[in-house]
Amino acid sequence: PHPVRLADYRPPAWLVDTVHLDISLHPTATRVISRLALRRNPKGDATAPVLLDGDGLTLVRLAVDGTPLAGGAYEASPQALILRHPPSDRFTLEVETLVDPTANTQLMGLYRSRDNYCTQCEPEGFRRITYFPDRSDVLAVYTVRVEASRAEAPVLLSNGNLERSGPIPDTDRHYAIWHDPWPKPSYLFALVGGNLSKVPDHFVTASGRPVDLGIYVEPGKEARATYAMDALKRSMRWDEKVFGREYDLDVFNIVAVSDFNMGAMENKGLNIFNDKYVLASPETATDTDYAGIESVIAHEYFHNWSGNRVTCRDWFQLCLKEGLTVFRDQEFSSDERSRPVKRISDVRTLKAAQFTEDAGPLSHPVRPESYHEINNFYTATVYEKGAEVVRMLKTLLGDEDFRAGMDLYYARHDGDAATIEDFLAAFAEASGRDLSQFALWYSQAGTPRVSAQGQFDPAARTYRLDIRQETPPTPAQPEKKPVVLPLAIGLIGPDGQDLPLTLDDGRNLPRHVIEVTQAEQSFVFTGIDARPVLSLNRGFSAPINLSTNLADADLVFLAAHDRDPFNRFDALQGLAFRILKAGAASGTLPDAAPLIEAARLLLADSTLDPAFKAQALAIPGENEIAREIGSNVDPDAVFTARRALKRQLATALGTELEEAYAALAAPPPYSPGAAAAGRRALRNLALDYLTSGGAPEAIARAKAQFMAADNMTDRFAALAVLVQHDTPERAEALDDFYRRFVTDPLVIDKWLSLQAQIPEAGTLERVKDLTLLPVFSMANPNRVRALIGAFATANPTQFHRPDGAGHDFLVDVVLGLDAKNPQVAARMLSAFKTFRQLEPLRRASAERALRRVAATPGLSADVTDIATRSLS
Ligand code: HT7
Ligand code: ZN
Repeated sequence: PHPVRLADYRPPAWLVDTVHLDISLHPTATRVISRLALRRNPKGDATAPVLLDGDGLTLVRLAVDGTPLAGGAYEASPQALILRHPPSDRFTLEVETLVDPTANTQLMGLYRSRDNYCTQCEPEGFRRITYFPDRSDVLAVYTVRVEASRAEAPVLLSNGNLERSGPIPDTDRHYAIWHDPWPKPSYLFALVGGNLSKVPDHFVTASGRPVDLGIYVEPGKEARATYAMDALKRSMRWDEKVFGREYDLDVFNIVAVSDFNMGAMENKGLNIFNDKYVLASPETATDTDYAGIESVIAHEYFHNWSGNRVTCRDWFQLCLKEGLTVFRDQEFSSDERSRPVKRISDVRTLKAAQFTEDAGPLSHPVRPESYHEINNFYTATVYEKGAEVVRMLKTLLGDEDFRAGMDLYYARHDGDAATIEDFLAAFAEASGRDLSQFALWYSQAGTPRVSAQGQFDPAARTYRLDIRQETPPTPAQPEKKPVVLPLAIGLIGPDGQDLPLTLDDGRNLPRHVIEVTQAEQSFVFTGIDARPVLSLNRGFSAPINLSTNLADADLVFLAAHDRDPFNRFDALQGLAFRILKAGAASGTLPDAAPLIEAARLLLADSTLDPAFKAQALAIPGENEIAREIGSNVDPDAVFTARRALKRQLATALGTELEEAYAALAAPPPYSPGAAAAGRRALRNLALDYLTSGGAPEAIARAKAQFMAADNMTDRFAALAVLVQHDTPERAEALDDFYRRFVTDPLVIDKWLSLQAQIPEAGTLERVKDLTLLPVFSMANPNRVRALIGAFATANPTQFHRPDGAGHDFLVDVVLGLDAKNPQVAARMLSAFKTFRQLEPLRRASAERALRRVAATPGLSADVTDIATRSLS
């Protein structure tokens, strides 16, 4: 099949002004009657037929302007409905179709999750419900009548405001009519029917609009939705305050479902969530879960403007809504929690997910130019790098011009399906800047490699900084141009203070940011009396791979003195990477004394936030080390080097770590706030270090914490420590955890996930055994991600076993899953995206595994696409 290309975009030939849906829910035969007010697009092809998308639909009946259509007047297949000779340029088409929600295992379109009915339409799920021009630039006003058995689905929801509801006389059924006044693309349609409990609340917008809020959960889980509700109200207020955006309907509903392909979905006025991002209680959710809920609730809510009021012209523009909305949710969490800690954790995610994607065969631009399967482009590049590009815009333009650009974008495109060009034009106009070179960030794939060499000249009292940039070749893009790099910079004097920055050409540095635009560029700072230490790319102002000529001693200095917390963190990590890379290459760790001293100082600094310390003192993970090594990676050598360094640090800092563990114990009751979470993070990091040698007293302490914990963060942290050591306590704790939480699938996911990550030879068999338990199901994406996903992405020594058994297992899972849920199968297969960085034996095994997938007949487009690109 041919790819879809950005260059082939044509405006729709037909528009839909209004949609009336009448949906009669039934487990296996849901009847959908759709009435579309169709109108020829004056900007489209004047001769084009009416072409409606479908996917697996059964057509029952068709009428044009109220008159049934005879067989010869249309062409219908499960994939399309075509009217070659439309009656006029404006008419009403009524289509009746039947769908089977129970048989829908793809979880796209209308499906059932634990007997509830729900929908997922982005990107192309609406065509699995009814025939429609299922593209994001066809915006219509929807009115939806939904009916169902009262016993089966007492709650009936759709987008917009509720107009009417009631029983259907002489039947056991009832109905509800919802109307959404805001024109929207079909991907934002949603419908829910089921036996759900409403957690109600209320919000009044800045201009005084009262909004009824509801979070719908499984009966009995109401108390677990209070944190999500609080996060929702905080998000609504924040968007008013920071971006001037108010909510625009009388109702905002969220529904939590257990079977969901991704995190959540921003359907207009009716967000549907993976219950993992709604449900939390101190006993069942960790601090990380709470933070995840806060950010996903915010993310989906923020889409109401960045995505819904202004949507995307086509799926190539996906980053227009996703990159921008990730940026917005990151800013929200930064304001609600600690900005430096949030930035560090976002950059870690970016590097772990996006930098690795960009370094492998699945690398693509933030705005791709072609695709075979759009579901495979909901990637770290579109989301996380997309957010970094928006962040760079803000850094370049400054807060005021950035906000003016956002306001102009919304004012100009409210109600539109927009493009990246539209977005950039708003900022160019608001700031008066030329953003044409900046636009390369959207079209060029790959992570720029930047080298910065500093030279102090005591005679001239100058500091010269030579910068070179180069973006490596990526699939279909052998040659790259230089991009705009906003590099936040500091020169730190011997007293630890930032020096004033004056350039030799008289240019000043707004916001202490140098703008690099060329492949090679030099900056000379004047009036420098003593050798400064360079702190570059502060706050990770540009998403690049930076190398400098800083010595170990400079990194130690930065770790102690940099006023930029990100670079303090990065200096420590840099020291650790140097040791770990050398250790993995030679089998012997080099001297870790500089790192140990830097870590000791940081740990002792009482002015620092414990959450920051926890980030800075964590040893980089195995995948992070592999990424830094880049090629010929032996996961066993990486593991051994990392474990050795951890033990060295634990031994050297034993006293300080013991003190931290003792001092940071939090008094009950548990609070999910950032301050308490930070203390727990550092205390549990100390526990991990202190247990790393496997001493019996240390294991006993971890076991005691596990048993005594009054919250999931501490219990789970102790379990995570215990599973690293093959002791009786491990088995006891795992059994205890299972018994406590066997009826709570979201908690069982943690149990599955931890076991999948045990770096021992028996883990593959353990994972296989776990798939046979009744708590596991291949039909549930959360279970699959927790067990199989964790094994393939977070256990490098066992997934990449030299005998290839880990690879074979993943392929078997992918092939088994593909027929039922191709989206999740393709996600699992993308665990191979880093295979080219492995040493030859494991690389060959991974390649064989991918070839086995590619050679299998009858694969989905999703899996075919990932296998083909991975092998290219
Ligand atoms: N906009 C959504 C993206 C999405 C999705 C969500 C659930 C299931 C399948 C999906 N495919 C695409 C989620 C978001 O980024 O906000
Ligand atoms: Zn999103």
